[in-house]
Amino acid sequence: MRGFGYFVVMFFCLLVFMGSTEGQLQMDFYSRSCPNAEKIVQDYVNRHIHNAPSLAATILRMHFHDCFVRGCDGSVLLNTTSSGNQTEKLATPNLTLRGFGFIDGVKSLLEAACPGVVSCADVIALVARDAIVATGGPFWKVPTGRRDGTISRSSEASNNIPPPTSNFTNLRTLFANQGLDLKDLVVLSGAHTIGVAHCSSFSNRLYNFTGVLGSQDPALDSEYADNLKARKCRSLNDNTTIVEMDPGSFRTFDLSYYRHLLKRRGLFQSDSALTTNSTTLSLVNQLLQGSLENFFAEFADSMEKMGRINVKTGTVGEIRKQCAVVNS
Ligand code: HEM
Ligand SMILES: *[C@@H]1O[C@H](CO)[C@@H](O)[C@H](O)[C@H]1NC(C)=O
Ligand SMILES: *[C@@H]1O[C@H](CO)[C@@H](O)[C@H](O)[C@H]1NC(C)=O
Ligand SMILES: *[C@@H]1O[C@H](CO)[C@@H](O)[C@H](O)[C@H]1NC(C)=O
Ligand SMILES: *[C@@H]1O[C@H](CO)[C@@H](O)[C@H](O)[C@H]1NC(C)=O
Ligand SMILES: *[C@@H]1O[C@H](CO)[C@@H](O)[C@H](O)[C@H]1NC(C)=O
Ligand SMILES: *[C@@H]1O[C@H](CO)[C@@H](O)[C@H](O)[C@H]1NC(C)=O
Ligand SMILES: CC(=O)N[C@H]1CO[C@H](CO)[C@@H](O)[C@@H]1O
Repeated sequence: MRGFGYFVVMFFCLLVFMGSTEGQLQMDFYSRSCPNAEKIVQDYVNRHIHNAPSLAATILRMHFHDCFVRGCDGSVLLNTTSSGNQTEKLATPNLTLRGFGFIDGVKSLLEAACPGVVSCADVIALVARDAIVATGGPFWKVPTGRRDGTISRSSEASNNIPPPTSNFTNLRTLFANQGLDLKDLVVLSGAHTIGVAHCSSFSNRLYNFTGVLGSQDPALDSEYADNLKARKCRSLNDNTTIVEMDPGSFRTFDLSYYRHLLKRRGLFQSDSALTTNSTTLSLVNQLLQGSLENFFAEFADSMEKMGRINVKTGTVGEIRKQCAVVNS
């Protein structure tokens, strides 16, 4: 009788334990199912990222876009199919996403080692972290176990990914919708310390701010604006030229993005919006008063939080065989 009681207790403990791990990410989730998975990713990144270091920024941005639409579920990677659905890849904010081939390269090695085990969502999360580390940026923990979604809609990307024209209210709302607070907003925007933008992402600030041609955004330092107009973005319609978002150190993950913000040299309205609210402005000042190590630690915390947005775990979703298409 007593033995049976213990058995019942143990059984329920086991159920509770399974219930608590189901639905959660874990460190080294693939340790048994694909022990080399994280090493395969890291080796690929270390071998290839130096041929195209700019992909580190691109894939970090890809991870952000993935997480903000239906959670971090790899939906950003899905191709539009003949059924006519426009996927996230085709949405305006994704127009300039590159790096899909890099993700596919990693995924095919993983499929060769452990077919059908490692999700595309985890591949994005791991590659983003490893690529940033390999190019001198912060390390953050990437618990794994994300599963891939089967739905991707361009309209949802447009509704959830903040446009560069966002004001403070827009940003606060779109981040809050994902469970991210103002500190996450300020810290994660610091990713703009690396990478590039197309003129078309901000040329309205230079040429057509009020809707009257020739009008400029008064929140943008006029010397910087003149410089951009003379040397880089020579017309409102330039949609090919790219500009360093953190001029002078766009390859270096450092605090200079925040220094530019205070000089009114944030490139997008969404960057300069961070200085329009006293809470976010003081967060910017705190980051600037702290060390680079402090920024890296804050960035790591917010990235880990971002990487958990609405993840699919357990038996939800699937493990895609090819990242660009749902399994048939
Ligand atoms: C706060 C709202 C945000 C807005 C409005 C925004 C907007 C943009 C835009 C418009 C671009 C340039 C795209 C182009 O013209 O090619 C860009 C680039 C970039 N964004 Fe953001 N972003 C935001 C937040 C983030 C976050 C949270 C991250 C990552 C944690 C991120 C990482 C990047 C990176 C790394 C690039 C450079 C990409 C490259 O060089 O290929 N951004 N962002
Ligand atoms: C295509 O769109 C339909 C209707 O919105 C939706 O039910 C279906 O899941 C979509 N397919 C994909 C792959 O997103
Ligand atoms: C922010 O932008 C939205 C539209 O995108 C607008 O409705 C709102 O009035 C703006 N808020 C402020 C404070 O300017
Ligand atoms: C300038 O901005 C206004 C208002 O946003 C817009 O309607 C107009 O089409 C823009 N002009 C050009 C040439 O893009
Ligand atoms: C980019 O600009 C070129 C030249 O102005 C134009 O022909 C093309 O349609 C533009 N593309 C987009 C996507 O706006
Ligand atoms: C800044 O944003 C916070 C949070 O939304 C809000 O409580 C506060 O009133 C804002 N401050 C200003 C000066 O707009
Ligand atoms: C997805 O689309 C890209 C570009 O349109 C194409 O190169 C690739 O082959 C497609 N992938 C699959 C699996 O259909
Ligand atoms: C709607 C739209 O502009 N889609 C574009 C998305 O990006 C691809 C490739 O970069 C373009 O071919 C599409 O025209």
